[in-house]
Amino acid sequence: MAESVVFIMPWTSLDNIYPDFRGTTASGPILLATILKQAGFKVRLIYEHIYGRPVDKRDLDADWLCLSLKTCMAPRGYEIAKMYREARPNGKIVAGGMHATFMTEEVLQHVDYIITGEAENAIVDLMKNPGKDRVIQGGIIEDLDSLPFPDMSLLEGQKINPSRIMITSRGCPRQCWFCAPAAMFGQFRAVSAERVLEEIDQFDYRKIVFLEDDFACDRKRVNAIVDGFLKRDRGIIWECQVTAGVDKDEELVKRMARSGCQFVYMGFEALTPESLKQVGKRQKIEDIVHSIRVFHENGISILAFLVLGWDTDTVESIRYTIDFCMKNRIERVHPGIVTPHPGTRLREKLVAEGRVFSNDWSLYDGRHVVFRPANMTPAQLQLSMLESWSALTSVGAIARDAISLPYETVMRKIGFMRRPPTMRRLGWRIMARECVQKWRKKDQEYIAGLPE
Ligand code: B12
Ligand code: SF4
Repeated sequence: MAESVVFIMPWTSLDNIYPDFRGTTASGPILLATILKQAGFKVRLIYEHIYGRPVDKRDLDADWLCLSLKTCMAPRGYEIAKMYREARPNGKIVAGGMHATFMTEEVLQHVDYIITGEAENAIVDLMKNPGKDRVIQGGIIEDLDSLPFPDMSLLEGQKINPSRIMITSRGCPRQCWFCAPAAMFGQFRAVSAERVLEEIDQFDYRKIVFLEDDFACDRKRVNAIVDGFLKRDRGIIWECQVTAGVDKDEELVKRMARSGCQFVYMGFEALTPESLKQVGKRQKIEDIVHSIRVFHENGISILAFLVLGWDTDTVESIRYTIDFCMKNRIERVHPGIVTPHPGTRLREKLVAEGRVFSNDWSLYDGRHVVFRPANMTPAQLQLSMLESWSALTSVGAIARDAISLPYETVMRKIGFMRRPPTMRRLGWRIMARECVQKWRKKDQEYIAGLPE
């Protein structure tokens, strides 16, 4: 009889995640579950944040438990492993994901096996012939075209979701010193444009979000995908994550817009010259201003990810950064906090300097300070992050956007406005505001307990 598997991506509370991302899924577990199903296993796939309730013993009646562990989810993953041991004392547990890859000793205390790195070529072998080796090196998949298309129907509890997440490349040529995906996935590799389009032809989603680290890294490939969208003319709208620089090819940006691209997500990380230098991204403020101008002129909105708390940051520089985003009318801004994730050089540095004061992994979510910043106290950094979110979602900011709506409608009608509709920014501010208010309440106790 076929062996049964329950594959779980743990979660704790939805409060910690930005509301606009609540239906989003990491691609690894879906792909691995698809591969296991094709190999003859009876598979259940649960992403706890989509499932509708936390998993309990009723969900764990399977021969195998597969656990996907990102760092902030490790404590919840261990709880699930414990529940599974009680429910199925003879069952086996295999874990993977970034936390399992970089914290093998710790994770092995809770599970039977770990596959490090990318697991597609290793998981079936391990689960068909489990041997004595408890840590199996998954390595890197060079030919991403060799992987099957993910079977989204495996996802339990998924309500009808109008958008489809696609991750069509892995790795990044830049290899930034603070970046966990760079440490995990190494150099850039991509699914070919033909195969990306073939997958799109098989589904009828109206919106696609390419959430890989840098969708536009290979210009030839992205041009071919854009061509594909233009030729098909299916009215699909799409969004993607890019790094500043793609805007230098203005023709490409124009074509992206024409083919349905409405949003780009950009890791600005820092917006003062000093912090940009520390981040080491080799981009200047002028480059960022150029990106914003080019995308906006083409009607493409921007979601900017900021990281606060670099050694060059101060309370004032953080305020300046948020003002910059407001002045430049960036549609969505997600300020996060520098986080020393396992596997990164950032962690090595901060640990060596004795500055990491918490290894409570549940706090490693980019929303809690877990190290001593250079120019602020931890509490000041935590408060600055909260103040940043509050400024972005304040009644004043909402009112300013709302007031500009009638003028914008007229300008658009007479063809004098090309920039993205203010409604995109206004809608986000209103949606995020509720979440920020919850954070403010929740964080009071955390801030009070932070070291000086
Ligand atoms: C999609 C995504 C999300 C989605 C979905 C998350 C989910 N739970 O499903 C959303 C937007 C909701 C999200 C939220 C968060 N995310 Co996120 N997310 C991603 C993103 C962009 C893509 C994930 C992906 O598909 N990767 C590609 C696939 C191929 O990799 P994979 O899923 O890890 O799977 C492979 C291996 O890891 C392994 N594997 C994975 N699981 C398993 C299980 C088993 C049993 C085995 C054997 C192997 C295995 O094999 C897979 C196939 O090769 C990554 C960035 C990245 N490049 O990975 C960040 C990333 C994973 N997120 C991260 C973080 C920090 C968060 C947040 C905390 C906040 C934030 N700043 O974004 C929140 C979580 C909030 C909370 N309360 O928990 C970090 C994690 C760092 C770390 N070391 O853990 C990453 C790496 C981003 C970053 N730049 O640092 N995220
Ligand atoms: S550019 Fe972004 S994805 Fe690439 S290594 Fe740097 S932080 Fe990571």
